[in-house]
Amino acid sequence: YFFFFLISAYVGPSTWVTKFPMAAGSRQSPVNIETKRVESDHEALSSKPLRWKYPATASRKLVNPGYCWRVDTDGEGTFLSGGPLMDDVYKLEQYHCHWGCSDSRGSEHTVDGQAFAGELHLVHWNTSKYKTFAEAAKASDGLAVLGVFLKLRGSRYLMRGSQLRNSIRANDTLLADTTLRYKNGRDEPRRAGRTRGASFLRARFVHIVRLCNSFEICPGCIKKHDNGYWTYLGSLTTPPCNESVTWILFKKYIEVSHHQLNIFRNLRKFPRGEECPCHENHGVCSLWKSSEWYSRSGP
Ligand code: SG7
Ligand code: ZN
Repeated sequence: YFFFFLISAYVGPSTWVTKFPMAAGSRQSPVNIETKRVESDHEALSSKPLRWKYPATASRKLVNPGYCWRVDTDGEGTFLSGGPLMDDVYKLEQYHCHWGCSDSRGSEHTVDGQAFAGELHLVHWNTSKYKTFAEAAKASDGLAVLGVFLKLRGSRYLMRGSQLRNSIRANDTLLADTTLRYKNGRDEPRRAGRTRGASFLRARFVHIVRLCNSFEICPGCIKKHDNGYWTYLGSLTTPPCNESVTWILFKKYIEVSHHQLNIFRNLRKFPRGEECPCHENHGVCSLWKSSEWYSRSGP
């Protein structure tokens, strides 16, 4: 049911190393998962299945830090335990998303060299051993990130641009009403110098939560389908790149549409009046390579 795989080292954006020495470490994320080299661990399966709980009420605040959407939680009633985490109890700190500027990339991890359109990350910290998130973030067993791939609906893994239009289906409900509001409502963000601020985000919050609910962020459905997961010891995928993360990547993905991905891409990148949408934010993208970007707002 769950698998360990050997890490094929991934070389992150080159400029990170100079500013964040940890980016030169030996357990850096993300990685390419080579399914042929994955090792199965049946003993761990039978002794300690992965367990989790995410009450919807724990999600407190939707944040746009300028490079993703992120939902901060109060951790109340949440937990992730078992599997590679053994008996330690981890609480949900926040969840956020990565995507790309085209539908053919956006995930941080890849599977046999193939990218997904996006990747949802649920960031947890070890409350059995540490007192605060900050303390846990420095420890080798301090964090656990649960990753769920976002797969473009109707694609095997990826599709080329010209095929995309055909893959948007009529029952693509998730973000349909948001778009309507975007076009006609008060949230119209096209006035010069105006950013997509809190109301823009609030309108989308509902949909992001629904997106998470579609795999159930109290993810019962993953349990039922029981496709298992890949796990390895890695790091934060962005500076300071702490090597403190036990990665758990579900094999079962969530399907998203081109349209939903576009909503993410249109989040504003800068806080004030600068018309620069957040086209992509996965680890290998140019956004992160710009050290100037870090001096402006930091990760
Ligand atoms: C995203 O990924 C953010 C960061 C997060 C980083 O850029 O969600 O979190 C905040 C607070 O902005 O960094 C410490 C942390 O969680 C790296 O997390 S990830 O490895 O799961 N991608
Ligand atoms: Zn992430």
